[in-house]
Amino acid sequence: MALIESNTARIVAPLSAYGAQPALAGPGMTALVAWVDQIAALTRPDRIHWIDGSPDENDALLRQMVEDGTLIRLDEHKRPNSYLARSDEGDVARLESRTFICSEREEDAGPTNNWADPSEMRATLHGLFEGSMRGRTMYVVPFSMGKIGGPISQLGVQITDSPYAVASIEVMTRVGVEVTKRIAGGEAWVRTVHSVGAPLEPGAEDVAWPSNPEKYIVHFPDSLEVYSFGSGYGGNAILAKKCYALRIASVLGRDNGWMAEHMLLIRLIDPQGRAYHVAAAFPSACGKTNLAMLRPTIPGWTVETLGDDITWIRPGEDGRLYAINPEGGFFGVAPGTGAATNVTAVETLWGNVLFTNVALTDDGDVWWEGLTDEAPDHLIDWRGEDWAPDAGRPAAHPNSRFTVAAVQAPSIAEDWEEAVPLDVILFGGRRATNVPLVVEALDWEHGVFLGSTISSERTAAAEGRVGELRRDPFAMMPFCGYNMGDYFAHWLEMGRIVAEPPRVFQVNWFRRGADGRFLWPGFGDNARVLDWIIRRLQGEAQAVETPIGHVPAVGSLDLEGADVSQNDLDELFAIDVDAWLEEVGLIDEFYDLFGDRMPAELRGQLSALRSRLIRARLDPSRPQTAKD
Ligand code: GTP
Ligand code: SPV
Ligand code: MN
Repeated sequence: MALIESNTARIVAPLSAYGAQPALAGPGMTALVAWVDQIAALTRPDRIHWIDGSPDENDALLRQMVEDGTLIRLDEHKRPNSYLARSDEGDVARLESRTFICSEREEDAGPTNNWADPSEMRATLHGLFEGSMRGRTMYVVPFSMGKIGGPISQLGVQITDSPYAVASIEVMTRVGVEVTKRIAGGEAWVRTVHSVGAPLEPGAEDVAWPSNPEKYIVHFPDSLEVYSFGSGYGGNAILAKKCYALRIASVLGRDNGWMAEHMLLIRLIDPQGRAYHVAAAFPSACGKTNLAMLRPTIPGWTVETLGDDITWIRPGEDGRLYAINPEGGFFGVAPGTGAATNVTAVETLWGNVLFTNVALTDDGDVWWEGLTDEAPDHLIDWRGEDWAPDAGRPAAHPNSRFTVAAVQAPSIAEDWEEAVPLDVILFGGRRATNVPLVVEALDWEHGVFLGSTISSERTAAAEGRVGELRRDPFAMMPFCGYNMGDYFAHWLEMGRIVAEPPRVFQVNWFRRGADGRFLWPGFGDNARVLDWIIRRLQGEAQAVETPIGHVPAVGSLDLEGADVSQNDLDELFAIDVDAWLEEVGLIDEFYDLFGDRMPAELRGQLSALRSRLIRARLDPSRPQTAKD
């Protein structure tokens, strides 16, 4: 289907005509068409394009973006059907300071979210969106999170004036006319509206990456709506992802007894062929994609990928928690992804990839820091400037990313679209100090406590000073769509309503020695930690009780062939009681933020931890007690 002709045909038809298409008639179509009509009347696009999700349509869209200078087509032999986008320099990551939760009551957004009065925000948005799509095409993109018609799946529609966003959504979700049919048939859906906020005046020339210095990413959890203005990048623009599948979905989960989490999802197969499902919550750019595609360095183990960023979890009838990955693709961090760290990702990226803000090689391919040990002699950097290894600045932006379909991962599970029973939940973050390589929670409640206390060094995935330590409970600080105190309570409740909650562990691949080096080799060697965890489930691995939880007993972690010295190992598991007591004080302060929304159970866990630490300080031999 040729994009332009179909658009032209559609401009002249009144919007309400879409409801009249026989295949799309139905009780839900009127509401959809009325909403599209209303947004079009406000934003005044030149054209409206209802995305049908066909390959021809996608081809035409990509071709048009190359013609318009939005995308650079990479060399067809080196990287078939792949493209590079370079963003505006001011539009390179999520913007937490511009992200708002506009619940009716401020206390329902909670102390960790930016709240704004919903009616005031609606007035602000009205002003911003008024005429914001002039000169542009407005795309209507129906999408499903989770496979279309799946039992845990949810529908949505994104209106956007960014063809780049459309191409990204087509990879990251299931898009197309099948979804529209379901909406027409009356299924529930979430409304999301996105504008880059750069109307094109008649005769004016467009820029490669239109955006607006003023940015708003706004959620109305009570009416299940998202409005995003001014940014074309990642989670600011692919509204199905963080805005819907985490912030709005966390609210749906609170109200309907399920969970929306910032987690990867894998199937781990042990040397005997037994399968286990592990979900892991790590903050942005802290290793989810890497663990999701892990290639174990210890023999006999296999990892199958199910998801790398978002997991939706529901109780099953058998008393276990079941999980799906609602996404259809990976929007992964490029820097640090190479043959030595994540060869599966490198293989996944053979073709059909939309790259953003990586460097361009002279032969029409891409490069980023960490792809190879040695940088090419010459590159065009993410800003479009000449670059050489002595440039003194990175060639790829630290938050440069790849967008690729999940099915392209050689490690993808055959049944990756189905729900799986969860055996293990991991919490982690980037912690240079204090937090050991692995700690096992004493029980579900203690596990929830561990999740609520996660802090991590900031990364380039959002604005802020990289390296600065900040709280990121459950890796959901930027993504929880309601009061995080209530969210903690919801976690406690979910463990109570299932007979067999998953076992909970905390991990930290990022502890550093006094000399600043990572103490743990990480990547493929993280399988050694997973192996210990699964053997704990099987009752086969020994653990030692410490004030902060169970850690591997001496010799119980399989380190055969690992390049870790005894000194480093000791440091990886060292528990500095005084530093931990300081940590307890910080957690206490953090909990205070939530006032009476803070669950008493977690307060109880904190004082129990404090007592255990004080006892350990009085009697340092106590943490050495072996226990299985
Ligand atoms: P989002 O997509 O932002 O939510 O992040 P993510 O958690 O999926 O991040 P990703 O897996 O892409 O990791 C980002 C960075 O972490 C990369 O630079 C990796 O090199 C680094 N990383 C991942 N695993 C390890 C590890 O085991 N050890 C060390 N030292 N670095 C790691
Ligand atoms: C994250 O920041 O956690 C991401 C990238 O996964 S984005 O989709 O831009 O939020
Ligand atoms: Mn993420």
